[in-house]
Amino acid sequence: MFIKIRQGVVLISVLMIILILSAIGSTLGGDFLKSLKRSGYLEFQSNSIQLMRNIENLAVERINQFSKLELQDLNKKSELLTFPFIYEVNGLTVNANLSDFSSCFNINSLVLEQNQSFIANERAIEQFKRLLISLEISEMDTNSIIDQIIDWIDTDDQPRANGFEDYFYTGPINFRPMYTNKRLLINLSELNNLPIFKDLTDSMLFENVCVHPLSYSNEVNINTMDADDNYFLTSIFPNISLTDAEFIISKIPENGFKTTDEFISSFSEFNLSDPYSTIKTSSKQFLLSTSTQVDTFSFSSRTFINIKNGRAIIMSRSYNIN
Ligand SMILES: [Ca+2]
Repeated sequence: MFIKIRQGVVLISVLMIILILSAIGSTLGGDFLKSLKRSGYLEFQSNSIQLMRNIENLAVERINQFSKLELQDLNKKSELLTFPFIYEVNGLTVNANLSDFSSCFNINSLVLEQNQSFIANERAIEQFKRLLISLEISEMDTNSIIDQIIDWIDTDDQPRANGFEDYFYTGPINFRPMYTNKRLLINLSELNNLPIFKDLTDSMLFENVCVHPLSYSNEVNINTMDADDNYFLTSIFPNISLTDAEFIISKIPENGFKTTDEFISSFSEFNLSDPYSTIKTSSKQFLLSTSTQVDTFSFSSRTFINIKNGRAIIMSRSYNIN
């Protein structure tokens, strides 16, 4: 009799525990799993950022060492660009790549600084038009792209013929009213603020342009150009065609040219006079890209490094955007 009562108590207790656990389970449910996943992601992201920052320091150190030794000649075979950056710590693998970031049209070069404000750089505008025409962008869109960018950067309130100033961006047409930048760009994604780019999201334009953060430099390292840079090279020289540019790039030696004169004289059959960009055989702009993936979690970063006064300096970094 006593044993039967105890069995009954145990059964009721077990049922009670199951009921309580079910109640807790239904209360926590999906939210609990979500928060568990979220805390897992935060830890993953925090570790990824820590590793990325270590790689960044290493990249800066390597650029400084390289600059001291071979500032005048950076090519595709240079150890600085071919050095494998792959790190694995506690099962977390980070792939990193350091590349020359001079082989693209720097959007900031569309302006020049004058008396603490920005004015249009007519030579750069000519070059940009050449690039946009070769990419088969219409003349109307070309004019809007140029004028909207310059108005976004310049410090005055006078709209260019196809541009916009604050009273457009703060007006009722804009869903999120805002003021123009009135400074050089830091990231290419800032162009998404301009109405003309809403219709150009799939354009090849974005593969040929870049932003050197807060810098309007227009220097290009000829040695690191590859097949993706045909359009950009065409835009640099006013007297060559896209086919000429493809030929020139295919003939750039892996070990590069030692000087700009050596490059020019190697292609004497082409008219390479009057270039829009300054042709160099070295570079002062670098991009460090990192990526990490664990299960469904992924993380990426881009760090822009510039050489100023002989020292590598981190100018900007962005996470999880291109
Ligand atoms: Ca303006």
